[in-house]
Amino acid sequence: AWRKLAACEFQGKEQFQREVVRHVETTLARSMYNCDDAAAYAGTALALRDKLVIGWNKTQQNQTLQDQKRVYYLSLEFLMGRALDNAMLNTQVKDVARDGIAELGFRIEDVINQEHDAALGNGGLGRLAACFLDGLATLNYPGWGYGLRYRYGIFKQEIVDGYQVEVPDYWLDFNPWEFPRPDVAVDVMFYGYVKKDTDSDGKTIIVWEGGEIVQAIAYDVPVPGFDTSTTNNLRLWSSKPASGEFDFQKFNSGDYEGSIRDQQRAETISAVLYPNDNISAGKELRLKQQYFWVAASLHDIVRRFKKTHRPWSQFPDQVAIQLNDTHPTLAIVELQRILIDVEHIPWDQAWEIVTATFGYTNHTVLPEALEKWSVPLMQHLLPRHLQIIYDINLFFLQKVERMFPKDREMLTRVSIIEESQPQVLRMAYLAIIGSHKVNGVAELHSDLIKATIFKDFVAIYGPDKFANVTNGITPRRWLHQANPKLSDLIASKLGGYEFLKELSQLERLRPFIDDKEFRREWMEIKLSNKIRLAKYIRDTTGISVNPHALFDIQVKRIHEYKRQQMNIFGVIDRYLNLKAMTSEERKKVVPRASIFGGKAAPGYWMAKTIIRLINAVGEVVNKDKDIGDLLKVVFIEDYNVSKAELIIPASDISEHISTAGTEASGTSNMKFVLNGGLIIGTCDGANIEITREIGDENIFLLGNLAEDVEDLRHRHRYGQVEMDPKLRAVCDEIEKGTFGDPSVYEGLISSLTTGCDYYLVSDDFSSYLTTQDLVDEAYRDKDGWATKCINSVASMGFFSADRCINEYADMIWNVEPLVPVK
Ligand code: 26W
Repeated sequence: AWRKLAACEFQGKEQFQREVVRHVETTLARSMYNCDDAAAYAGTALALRDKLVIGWNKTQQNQTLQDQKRVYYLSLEFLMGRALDNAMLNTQVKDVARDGIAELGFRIEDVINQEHDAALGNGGLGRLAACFLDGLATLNYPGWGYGLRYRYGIFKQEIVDGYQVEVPDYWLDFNPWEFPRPDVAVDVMFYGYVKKDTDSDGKTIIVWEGGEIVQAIAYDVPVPGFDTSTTNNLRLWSSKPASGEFDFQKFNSGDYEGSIRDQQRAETISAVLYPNDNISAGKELRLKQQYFWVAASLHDIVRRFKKTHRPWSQFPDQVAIQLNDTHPTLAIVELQRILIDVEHIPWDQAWEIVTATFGYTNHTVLPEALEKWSVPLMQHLLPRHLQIIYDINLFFLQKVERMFPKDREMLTRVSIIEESQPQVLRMAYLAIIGSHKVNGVAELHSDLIKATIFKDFVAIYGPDKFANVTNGITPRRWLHQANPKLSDLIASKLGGYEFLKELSQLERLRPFIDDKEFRREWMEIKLSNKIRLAKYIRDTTGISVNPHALFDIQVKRIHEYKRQQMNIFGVIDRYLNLKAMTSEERKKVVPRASIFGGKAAPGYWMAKTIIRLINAVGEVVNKDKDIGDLLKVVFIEDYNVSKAELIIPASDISEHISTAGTEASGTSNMKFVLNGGLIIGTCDGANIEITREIGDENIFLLGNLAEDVEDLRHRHRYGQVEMDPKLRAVCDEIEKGTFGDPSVYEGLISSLTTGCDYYLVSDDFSSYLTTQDLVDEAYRDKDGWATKCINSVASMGFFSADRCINEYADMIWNVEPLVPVK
């Protein structure tokens, strides 16, 4: 008896069916008699796309007409995942589509599963960008995403003999969600030289010319909001040789290979996503990608602004640009270049426009992730930009010198140029200097950047330039889409689906907490999600996990700071304990399934070793007859957004156990709790705010605090730490060869000893084990567990991406939503 939101856009399932059949027969030129799931997917996607396009065009026209300030989200990564299910749900056509496609002989789930993930991102930062697009559209903000159209997204991960193997992800063979815009093309120049010239009035001007030109072609992707006609745009750039650059001379003279090489060189720019998460490699091609994307996007934004014939001083009233980490920092330099070199605006005036336009979000404090570009490389690739960076730095250092007259050290510390061999550019500093607001992504993280890596800049600019916007997730994809049963149950209690737009409404679940029937339904849904995952695990790995076991899940990029190694060491400890028990003792044990997933950067050996160990432990434990159902260890191959949608709703407990102070926020922690799972975690990132919201009785916290990390590391360096005996026993077991050739794990074990245990596994290990025992204890009390889960979900309103977007809009962008068109 609950209300559904707005009616769908198809006039019933018959119309939907006609459209699907029409597309299968005419667009695909296939017959319904040999229509397989793939063709049914294509037909369904195209039928829905026709509807999306109408709202999309209207939205774009309306945004142009209203002529309000727009926000542009510049991100080198958009981890969108699949589009069909999300689009059906956001436009409320899924029920019609399910019925319609069923009558044509297909299951909607099978059709949905045909779609290839759009995996144009690595992890947290890319998925955050995707959640923000959903929030922007749902809240009717005029907001665009700008990114790169990689031909290959993040690699597909295969596990062969326990090792990660990378396979290219060619995802564009059929992509109905993108619209090529051959008319939206921008020439982007690299290399060349800078010279002084005089214009017709005899004034000196600076000209950058003689470089190599590559063309950027726009591909647009519609982003439908939930329960609104607003459909925003994600514009992705693809590279190709500029007209005339593809060498016809060579081609004509028979040098086909030479001409093809030129073409390939241009196309290489948008060919592949760099698979590094939290580590900067400083490669020339990566810098080319950054400038290519930034130059094309700014050209597009400036062109749109110029059509309104406003004075340049109004640019920041019309345009807000958010930099998703430092990857687009060259946008600051590019806008300054356009204003001074092309539009001939005086430096100071131009700089005022630039700084009023940009905001910069920092997503990491790990030193190896902070981007630094070599000065000689920049000189070679973008000579004019380097000059402008020098000038930005000069004016900035002059200002600092006036503020701190005798502090030479300060100048060295805050200079954009680091005096190393070769000199490098500190992109984070450039991003701070060129923006009006800098934000971190969770409270602890925002405090830490102010106290550590950006401390001097707080002294220079004052604390108000630095803000916190705690990350959020879209409840549409991460509850409604991933966990439809739970979403429906919540809606049945709250009287509709409004909570998906106003997540704080979840509070209203609280009165139902003592309702026996509600609790039973709640836990039944959790069980059915666990059965769904168990089936997937059996089908893909052959391992059978008991759905009644406690599902303990850690899925995220593999990184030492995230400490999957601590988790698997804990699993080994558990295994050793089980082996030592009598069969009577074993009967009292809470059965567990330890489930892992995540990719390692291809060059990150330690991360790959951790994957190897997880798989090796699984091989031993899963076939041990003494253990049976009491412990299963599973590594799910190729963790991505669509797998996350399957895995997250099935968790009882998930692990977010980074060394305190290293995980900027984390966002999967929010997804797990929103789906009725509990957390075991450290006092890090958003875990702290999650605890504050849900109450510390509903979370299992462990380990040292961020404030103690420095001191602990110091003690390791001076050999003052005795390894925890249980961890010692785990290492011994590995070294004994229980999990195969121990030399494979040498590096992993020595990182704890001679490597000074930088991520403090040994310091947190005993706390981790004790806390896991508390988890078992709590899980035995089924009723108490259900209470914790339901209470937690009721408190998760704060972590909606919508709250987050509204904070950015108020505090950083100064943009208002538009009234959506009918
Ligand atoms: C240059 C190589 C590189 C690539 C990606 C460096 C850094 C990155 C990202 C900034 C890493 C990243 O994804 N950071 C994550 O951002 C999420 C969204 O804010 C946070 O929730 C995660 O804690 C943070 O690790």
